[in-house]
Amino acid sequence: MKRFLIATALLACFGCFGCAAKTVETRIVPAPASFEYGKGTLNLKGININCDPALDAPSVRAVRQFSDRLSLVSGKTSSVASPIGLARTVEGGKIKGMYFIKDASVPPEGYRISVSSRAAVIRASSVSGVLYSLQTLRQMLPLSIYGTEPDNSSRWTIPCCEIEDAPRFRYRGLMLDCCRHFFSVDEVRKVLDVMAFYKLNRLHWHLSDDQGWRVEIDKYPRLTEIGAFRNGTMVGGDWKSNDGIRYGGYYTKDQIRDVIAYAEARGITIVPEIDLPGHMQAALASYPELGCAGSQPQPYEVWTIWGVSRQVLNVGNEKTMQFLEDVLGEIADLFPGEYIHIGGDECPRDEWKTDPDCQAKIAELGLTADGGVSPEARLQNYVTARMQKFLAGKGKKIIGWDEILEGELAEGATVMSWRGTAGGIKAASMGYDVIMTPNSHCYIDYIQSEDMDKEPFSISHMWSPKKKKVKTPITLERVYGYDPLGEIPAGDQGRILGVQCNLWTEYIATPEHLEYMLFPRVLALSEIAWSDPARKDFDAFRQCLATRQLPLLDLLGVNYRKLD
Ligand code: TNX
Repeated sequence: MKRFLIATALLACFGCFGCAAKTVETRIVPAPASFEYGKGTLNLKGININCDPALDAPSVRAVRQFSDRLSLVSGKTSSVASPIGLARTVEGGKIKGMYFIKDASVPPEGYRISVSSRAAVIRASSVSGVLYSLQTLRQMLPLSIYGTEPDNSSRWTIPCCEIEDAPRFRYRGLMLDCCRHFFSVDEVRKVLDVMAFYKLNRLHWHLSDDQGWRVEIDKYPRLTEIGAFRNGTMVGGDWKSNDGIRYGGYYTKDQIRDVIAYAEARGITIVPEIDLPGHMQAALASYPELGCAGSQPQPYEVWTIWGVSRQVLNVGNEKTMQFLEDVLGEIADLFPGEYIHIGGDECPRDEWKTDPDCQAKIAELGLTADGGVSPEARLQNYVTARMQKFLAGKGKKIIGWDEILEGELAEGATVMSWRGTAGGIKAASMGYDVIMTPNSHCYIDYIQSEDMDKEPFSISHMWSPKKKKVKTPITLERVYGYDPLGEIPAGDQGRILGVQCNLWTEYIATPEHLEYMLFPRVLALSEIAWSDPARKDFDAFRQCLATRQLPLLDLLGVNYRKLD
């Protein structure tokens, strides 16, 4: 490790690594748990690549893709085989080659790489470990390994080294809001590509909200016929305006299956979110009978402005509950992951106070005001618990925003702490699993420098329209400086599954702007989610962004905010 740090310091001074400047990068993002240099290098050009017969098919496929790309860009073919006597050749280290070996002693998602001047031996216990080892190997090769053009001017060597690596957290997520603005399957794929390079493993896909329903549901076709489109959008920060342009879109089930498979091949699981029982105005516009009788104004419309809508589901009506179970049932069948996110945030319960169905349900369930929790809040608890139970029957667990902690929450729910860290600290102390996504550090829809004039219009501009400077912008350094366990008592830390950045898109309408908000802050997220905090070093990280990672984003055609 010491050598790694010295080399990193050298890199910081010279911007590159000795004479192998064009071929070797010394800093991996996210920083591995341990990295020790040996002497010399291994040339991968035309090298034989050997897969342990015990490796599963997806692992071999990933190795083969790496080999194909290496052959293409280096101009000399590498072949992939499962040789006889693998153990002997590897132990002896006599036969030149790369060896991918299944090794149950390596932790889940972890990998080990041992490189001598003759052989690279890679060990992992799972396909994710194999995928992550390949990402690390790519980062040690010339940038052109990510391209499709032959590059004869680079040397295709990697440094001799010993790497031992495994993630700090098992949930390393990014949330994309595709409701306020809609982003194409191609754009989602592009984001998945970059996530994979940096070992992130969960895409939380926000698929329903007041301003648009984005996922095809067979049993309720109007959700996408009507709910996926709105009659215009407010302009900038003017609540009274409407640009008059019909806006919308949705993903078919086939498109979603395609995205799921694309993500899975990159080690990423999709966590779909159906936000309930608030944030449902698009569904109400599609099926008004699911709303509260006294709701004004009628009829419902897919919302054209941002904010928290007062119009919520009538959960006192059994038909609404049936609707929710039908929708979640189709979502559970579509998405193979273990988690379904059921939202739960920002649900104003004013309508429930006067709605006869909701009040009858409250009476039937015997819900009373108790300990500062209103009967209406308890009614939301009932909805959450019912959906949790329904989904458990389909083998799924729920995640909800931290509002679900109000009142009573059944065992086994996972809480996403977004209103700062308090909800996460409390939930962990109560024995719930937690994902930290505090808006104090992880909200990447917020402005990323203090200078309001220089940044594109954002939600931060809405809050202080008269000011020139923002007090605590979510800068790259601020994301990087966040420690998800920082405020969690030692005894509760095991409850923290991980960390996530959220990109809400009220004020983000184009792919270029989306990418500008994502990058490079998502690279900082990668390091706080994966690396041991003792390995963190903002200056070295920033330097590596400048010399290697941002040029990679350039090569991929990904937009990002330039470093200050
Ligand atoms: C709060 S975070 C919301 C979103 C908004 C976001 C804007 C959360 C669970 N709800 O509906 O888009 O703030 O930053």
